[in-house]
Amino acid sequence: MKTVYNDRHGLHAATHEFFRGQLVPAFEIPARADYVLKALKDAALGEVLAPTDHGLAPLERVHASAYLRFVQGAHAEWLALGGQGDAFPAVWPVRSLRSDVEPKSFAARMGLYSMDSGTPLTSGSWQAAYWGAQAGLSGLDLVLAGERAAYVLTRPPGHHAGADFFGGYCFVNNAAVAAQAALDRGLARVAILDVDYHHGNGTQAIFYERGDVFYASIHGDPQTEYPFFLGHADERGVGAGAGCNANYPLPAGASNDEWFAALDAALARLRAYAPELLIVSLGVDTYGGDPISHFKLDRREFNRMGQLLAAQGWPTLLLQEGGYATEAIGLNVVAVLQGFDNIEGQQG
Ligand code: OKP
Ligand code: ZN
Repeated sequence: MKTVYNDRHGLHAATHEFFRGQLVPAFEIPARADYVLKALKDAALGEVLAPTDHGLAPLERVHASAYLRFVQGAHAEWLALGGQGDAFPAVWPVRSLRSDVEPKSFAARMGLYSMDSGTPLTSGSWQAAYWGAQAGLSGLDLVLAGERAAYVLTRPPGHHAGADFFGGYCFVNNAAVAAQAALDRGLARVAILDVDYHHGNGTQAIFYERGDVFYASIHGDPQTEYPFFLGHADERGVGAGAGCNANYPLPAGASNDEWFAALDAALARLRAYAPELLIVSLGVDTYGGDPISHFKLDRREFNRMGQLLAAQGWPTLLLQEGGYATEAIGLNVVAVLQGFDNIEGQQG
């Protein structure tokens, strides 16, 4: 299948991140995408295309304009105030505090527009995230033009970003932007299947009250796993979206049998919904060797995942999300894509 590759991803390059409140070397690094690109080429998986620019409008269909404007200018503001290197939020409007008034203070706006301190805002974050969304939209173009499937290679990921906040390494919700664009181009029902180890709280929240996008996710139980505050099984959507949200939280350490049972259940829900397009939030941090996650998938399982996704028969857009075992994620992604294209691939 064809790949759209966000060749500006390297503009987002953090050296450190806060992890459980401690400053550690960043996990979400440019080498992640470099390894995937190399693996795609080694496997001769198909053409690799550059994104075309669809402008800001499709991003504004999902994100608040004030939020996008903030992210766009935030690092320059930080430098102008004497900040050095990457910027991190440190204060948030939690319960009883007001989030309806945008403060003048930069530190306060960093908190207003974010959910955690684990997401370094770097000089190139906006550019990388903007072009990631453009890559997603370009992948959507391919699928709407009749390609059976397309893969979007980008970073940073997107599924934790909400309508007006960044977090979990994410600034722009690429899957949500692509889903909304598909609706705007005439589709009536889009499914998003999120197989990243972490629950896509941003994607769920964006479509929670809507029936035109079904969100299903298999992920580490938020009782112990990031993003902690969303992703429980009893979140089923409300209003027009009632019944259009399905979460499959699994305990950290869950077996591959448990994972595929959840995938079976999620796919059955999606078949009942009968989407015209499937968007896969393809995180491969479900890999057994992932440094920040606790599932046990390996090449064989990634290949099978791809086969099962293809077997549904829907036009499919696969968007890269997480995966932090840097040297392995290329082979893990290729295993999914080869499974989708019905190539057995190398195992092990
Ligand atoms: C992004 B994706 C909190 C740090 C927690 C966040 C992990 C984000 C994973 N201070 N780290 O879903 O792969
Ligand atoms: Zn993840």
